[in-house]
Amino acid sequence: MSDKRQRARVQGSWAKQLPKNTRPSEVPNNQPKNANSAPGSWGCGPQKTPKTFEFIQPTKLIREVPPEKVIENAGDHEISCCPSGVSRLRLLPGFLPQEEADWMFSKLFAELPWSQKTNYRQGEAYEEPRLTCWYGELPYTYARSTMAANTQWHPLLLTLREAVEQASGCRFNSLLCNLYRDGYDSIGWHSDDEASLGPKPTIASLSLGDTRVFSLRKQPPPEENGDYTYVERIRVPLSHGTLLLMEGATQDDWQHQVAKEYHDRGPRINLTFRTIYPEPENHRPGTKLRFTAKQQ
Ligand SMILES: O=C(O)CCC(=O)C(=O)O
Repeated sequence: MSDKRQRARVQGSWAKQLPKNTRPSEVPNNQPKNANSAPGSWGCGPQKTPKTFEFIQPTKLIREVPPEKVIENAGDHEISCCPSGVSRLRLLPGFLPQEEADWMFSKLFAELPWSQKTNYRQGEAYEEPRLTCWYGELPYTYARSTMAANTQWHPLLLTLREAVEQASGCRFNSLLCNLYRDGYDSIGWHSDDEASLGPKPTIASLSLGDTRVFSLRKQPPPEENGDYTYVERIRVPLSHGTLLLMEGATQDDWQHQVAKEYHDRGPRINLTFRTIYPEPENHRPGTKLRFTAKQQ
């Protein structure tokens, strides 16, 4: 065999010829296998490796991320019970029969005055990744931007409000409509906890169109400094015609979102019926309820 063919080929060039009788994985007998190479090559000499190993009990508890729960079944679901109170979801899939829901979706999609709202975060403007419209005798401010009062309720929305009020046993004077044009439209983590919604609001959320996942995550305790890594999480797939009620302390103790989905999703309309009260005096509109005491 020629001298050339005995050499190893390394990344397209011929490697330097190895000393005779030394395979690449071998080290000379007088050095420990895992010691660094001879002084000079890496700037430090051979190191001593401990011969015995001692098990040291970790002082920190190993924390596990709780598995995400899924709520799909109709009925009342108590999701937490904290000092602030019980948080409860009521899920009514098929609240609207399929054919009615199909017809309502087409009508609302075509006839509501949808527009894209500009919000502000740390002084920076951004366009909401969805379209919205607002109904109510009072304006609604969130994310430092206000939706003007609008008393021109679409007749179909008045019919739906009545049906939702009957099912929930609550009265609603306002409605925030969301249109997710496709899977890229979304709403980020938030709670519906502006002072104008009052304490422990019931929010009734009616979904039409393609199914999207409504996610909830528990507020972390203060010692976690806003870290949501280990909090409880819940997924609620909201399908065409489903009514979801968020009740009790849900807005105090949980956040919710509809995340982007990076696969084909058709349009979806979400109607969130609420009761709005006049903004408390001496407060900037849109202030979160938990900050109102501090501002007074
Ligand atoms: O689209 C949804 O299901 C949620 C909408 C929502 O969170 C909101 O309007 O505050």
